Amino acid sequence: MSNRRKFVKQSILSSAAMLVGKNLFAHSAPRTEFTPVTVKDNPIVISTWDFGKAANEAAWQVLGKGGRALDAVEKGVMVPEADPNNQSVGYGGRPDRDGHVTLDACIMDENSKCGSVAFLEHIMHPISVARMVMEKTPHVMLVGEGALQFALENGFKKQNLLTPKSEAEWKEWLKTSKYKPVNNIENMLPGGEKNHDTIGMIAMDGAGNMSGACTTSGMAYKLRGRVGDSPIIGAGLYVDNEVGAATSTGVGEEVIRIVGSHLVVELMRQSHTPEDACRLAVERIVNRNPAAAKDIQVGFLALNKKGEYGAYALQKGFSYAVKTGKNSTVEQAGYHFK
Ligand code: SD4
Repeated sequence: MSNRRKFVKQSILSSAAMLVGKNLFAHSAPRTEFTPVTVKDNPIVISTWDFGKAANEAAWQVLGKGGRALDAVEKGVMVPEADPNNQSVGYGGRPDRDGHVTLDACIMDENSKCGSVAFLEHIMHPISVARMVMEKTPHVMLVGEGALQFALENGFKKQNLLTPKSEAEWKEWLKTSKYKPVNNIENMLPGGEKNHDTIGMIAMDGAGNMSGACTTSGMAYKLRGRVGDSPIIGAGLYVDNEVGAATSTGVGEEVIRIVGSHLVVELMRQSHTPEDACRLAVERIVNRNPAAAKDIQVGFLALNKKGEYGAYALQKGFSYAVKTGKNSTVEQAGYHFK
């Protein structure tokens, strides 16, 4: 083959390769050292706490069939939202101090589109309302009465979310009305149950696109109208399809102060591993106020574009669930206060 013909052939081949690369990873321009992974055969979903395992299985119903990460995270977190035995998310969630279950949720996709609801009452699946805010309105966030009105106008049903169990516990709590936002290290209520947990879920689908969802009933017996980090894009959840995604759980006020999930993603952009990025965000909280940090729990969970994941928390006891084509596991995060 003449040199010229060889050159033309090589140029055509490399242009074709570039085109293929461009199509597959249109949102993955290599701005960092991370090279987009070929996750075609290996999607991944991770979520906070042990109950994330069942949620991951639901997400896998979408991911395993080649579906989109956005659909997977919505389906996934709907599991704890509908579970009356999960008293920190959705239906059955512990109420505020006045006896109202008020919910916070947000969702974000690979194109940085996002939607959020906060201080929403009576709706079993706030995550789906958040998605509707994202897809049907020019806004990012709706709260309170307005969020409820929007949900009802769009076909969601008004329901009583306060279960007899959560109501009985609240009435018991009213006898002393002790409210300590900064509670003991395992975030336990006197009965040994956890005061608050949120589900934050991040997925990467077969096309290499990432999405995340976060939903909670927030802190038990909070002040009426209190909103935590979970529905706040950048605090409770952040997705950057070029770099990775992160989500948080724990005392939301501390997460908001450092815009935690966005911080974790930016640290991954600077080439930190997911676990290291989560650890540095946790240390940011500690360094701001070491005495206060000692008594609370905050945990971060992150996934990068290579499919690597990691987590870190202030205290022992933060677990997270991981599902790939090969495994479904629950792992323990590293923690600061040994
Ligand atoms: C909040 N971050 O409302 C949520 C609660 C939570 O584990 O995550 N608990 O502050």
